[in-house]
Amino acid sequence: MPRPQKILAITGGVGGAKLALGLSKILNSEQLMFAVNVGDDFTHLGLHISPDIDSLTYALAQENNQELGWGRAGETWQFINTLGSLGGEDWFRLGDKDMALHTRRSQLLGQGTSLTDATAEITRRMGIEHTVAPVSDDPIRTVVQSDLGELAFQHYFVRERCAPAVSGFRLDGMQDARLNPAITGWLAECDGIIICPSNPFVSVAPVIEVPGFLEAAEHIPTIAVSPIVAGTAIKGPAAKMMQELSIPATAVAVAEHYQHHYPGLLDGFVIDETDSERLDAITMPAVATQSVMKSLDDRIALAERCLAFFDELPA
Ligand code: FO1
Repeated sequence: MPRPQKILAITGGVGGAKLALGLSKILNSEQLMFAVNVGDDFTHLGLHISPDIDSLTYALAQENNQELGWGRAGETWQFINTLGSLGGEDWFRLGDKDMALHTRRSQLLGQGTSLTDATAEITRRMGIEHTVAPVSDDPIRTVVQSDLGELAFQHYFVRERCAPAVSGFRLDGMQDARLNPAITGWLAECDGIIICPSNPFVSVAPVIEVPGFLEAAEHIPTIAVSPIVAGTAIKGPAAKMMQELSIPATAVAVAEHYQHHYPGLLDGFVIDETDSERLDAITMPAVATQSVMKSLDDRIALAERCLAFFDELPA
């Protein structure tokens, strides 16, 4: 297959955002657009928080907090610490700079602006040229079914620190969610989809299961990068979730998960070089490369390898 000219990259949280930054350094805004998970979104302290849009925004602006792995660089915590001292909820750590973004987004939404347009306004002001498109402007909310009962995603992830054992997920609002028209339009023109190394259950599923997405993607060459490396997730609870769901926590099992649940979606799969002895176990075209991204050069190298991989896929 020829190297694509126009790519849709699907991203969830922090791992996906790393590859997204690499892609953004190679492809311009006419060649690359991002479709982002909104299943992690919630209303907190009266504000609309969109953690995956935020992670991608901060990554693309190179303003991400590298010590924490989430949030904004150079952050201070006066607001949340003061809130805690007054007896307010402080388990979800909203930094002072980060608060400004959530306040601005919430204000725009309150004025009737869509999440898509509010995101475009914020990303433009942060100097980001690429379109960061929420997969839908309609609410999709991931609910984690666990041994503590059903938990809203951020309650599971941050408040409970991913400790509850997971038995399944529900994507509330999915049936009625409309695919972002900007994504529909892009899919009509693009010739490659890259699923960044994000959690298949809680980051990628809430994007690709939006009604109409899979049909629109059917004839577009699609590759995914494994978020599981050597049996663990570089970031987040993907490996723990797989174990709890009785799925082996391996890159091969991630490939099989996509093949089983979304037959025909993937044309190729990228795994880490440390898992290269498992390449033969993947029943679709697959390559092994360095997928652990520590530096900006690592992000760009993986992005280049993903683009080159399309050339190697059978027509
Ligand atoms: N993650 C944490 O582990 N602890 C936090 O207190 C936290 C606060 C937070 C605030 C704003 C934001 O946009 C993201 C934040 N995250 C925090 C990260 C986020 O909730 C998760 O990484 C994603 O939802 C998973 O993709």
